[in-house]
Amino acid sequence: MLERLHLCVITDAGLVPGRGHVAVAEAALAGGADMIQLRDKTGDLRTLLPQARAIRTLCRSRGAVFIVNDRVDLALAVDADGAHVGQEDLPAPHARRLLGHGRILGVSTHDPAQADAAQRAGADYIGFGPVFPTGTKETGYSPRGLEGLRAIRARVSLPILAIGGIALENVSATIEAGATAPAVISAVVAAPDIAAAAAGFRQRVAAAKAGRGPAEGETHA
Ligand code: TZP
Ligand code: MG
Repeated sequence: MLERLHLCVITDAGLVPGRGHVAVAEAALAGGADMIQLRDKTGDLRTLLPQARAIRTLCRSRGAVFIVNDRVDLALAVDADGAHVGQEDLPAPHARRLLGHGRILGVSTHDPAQADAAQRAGADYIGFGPVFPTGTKETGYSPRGLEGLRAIRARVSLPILAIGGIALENVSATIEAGATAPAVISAVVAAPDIAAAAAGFRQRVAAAKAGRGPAEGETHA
């Protein structure tokens, strides 16, 4: 099912005033995002909890996947589909123990060793990047480029979400390089029209996947 993803939109409530997590998620889903990741580095859990619950309900009604970034406890509390952990969060094996095998575990990776480790730890998908320069997060890693993405695709069988500086102009190239789908923040969240931006990504990804031919798991797309 993750192999058939087209667009993960990651919420960011601090990017554009007035665009909170729920509003961003709702518009992104209307445009065709099939995965929403709630990402908030500053909000307290009491504030995030009702927002996470609302996004979970929206995702469920749209048949989209709902993932909580960083906080496995919040993911479990709102019955999200899964959680996404980075290299400084709860290590993947511990996250898996808490999530069980019925929920999705995503892991951020930046190099081949991290990608291998995530796969060994039982991740269901990995994020890989930053593929391109990004102003949204100080990752501490130089842009990995399409070459870096190709190298990860060659060694990891898991679905790969390409992240970092993904834009309408470069998203097709990430799919051609082996990404399963893009994970996008600013190009959707800060777009003039979130739903229209999401629809544009979805259309480009679908076209690039069609041109690439069906990958494993995509045959019923
Ligand atoms: N992890 C690696 S790059 C990044 C994260 C969370 C930020 C991606 O944001 P944008 O705006 O899509 O470049
Ligand atoms: Mg994290």
